[in-house]
Amino acid sequence: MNIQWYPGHMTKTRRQIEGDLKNVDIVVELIDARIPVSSRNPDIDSICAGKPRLIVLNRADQADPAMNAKWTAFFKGQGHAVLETDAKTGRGVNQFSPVIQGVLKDQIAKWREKGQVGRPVRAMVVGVPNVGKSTFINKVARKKSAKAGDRPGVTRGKQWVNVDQSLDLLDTPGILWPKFEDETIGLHLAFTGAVKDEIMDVETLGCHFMALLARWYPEALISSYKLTALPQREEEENDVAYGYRLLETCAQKRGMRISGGEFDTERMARVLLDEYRGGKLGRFTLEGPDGGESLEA
Ligand SMILES: Nc1nc2c(ncn2[C@@H]2O[C@H](COP(=O)(O)OP(=O)(O)O)[C@@H](O)[C@H]2O)c(=O)[nH]1
Ligand SMILES: [Mg+2]
Repeated sequence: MNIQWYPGHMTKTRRQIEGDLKNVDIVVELIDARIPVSSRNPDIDSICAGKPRLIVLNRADQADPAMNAKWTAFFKGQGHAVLETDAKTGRGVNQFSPVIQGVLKDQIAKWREKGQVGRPVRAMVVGVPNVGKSTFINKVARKKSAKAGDRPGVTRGKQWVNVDQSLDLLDTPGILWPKFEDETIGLHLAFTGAVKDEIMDVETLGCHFMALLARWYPEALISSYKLTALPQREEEENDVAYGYRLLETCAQKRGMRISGGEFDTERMARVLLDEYRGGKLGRFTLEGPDGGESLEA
């Protein structure tokens, strides 16, 4: 797989985050609710060790509601606080401050005992690219959002954004990288549009996505493309071969042909991915916490 990889850049951000950790009370880790495994940095636990953590399942509006509940329970079981949000509309974001107060209530009580009454909680947001960090921070900071705007190329000091009496947010989001080298992770990041399609040709990507949908969301596939049933998967047929047949079936239904009468599977692949990313096929979660074969946790 050919994905751009910036190890130097990564080391630098990692150091920056490690430095900033000393100045914050809590780390807010944004993850993509559709791909809670693939949208995490594999080193996040070691980087943030010892800091209270709030896991925000962002893009909850695009993920399967039943799976959101499963993932919430999973992360709670690991001792983290969890919040489901849709940063685009702001749904769930108003719970952010109260949840943080809850997580840190013992700490806040200690501050009070020491006479630090009214000391605001300091939080840092981290997450992989495209998970929704800027959108989330702007929603949390509301009217102060202008200050937090990105100004690429302009070097400036760290800036604290005062959200309200009880909360300050570090306005530079910590950008961490997912584990692109793992094929499944690379595919899932591509399906959701977190990385550009160029990791492989769009037709092959479409084959993989078809096979995944047929396995986990067959009803949605059938109804979206008005099929009567899915073609039977042959024994030992791999994802690409089976996915290709599904692309053909759907292209046939949509009347997509290239000259010579063959079905336009490449165009169908592009349509499939566009429709998925545009939310037209439904709310799918591509990874589960409870260990289905292709669902890693
Ligand atoms: N549907 C939906 N879209 C979102 C959500 N959060 C962010 N987005 C969109 O995803 C895109 C990338 O978000 P951005 O905040 O720039 O991601 P960042 O790279 O992590 O800062 C933008 O077009 C946002 O509007 C969400 O919760 N739901
Ligand atoms: Mg951003």
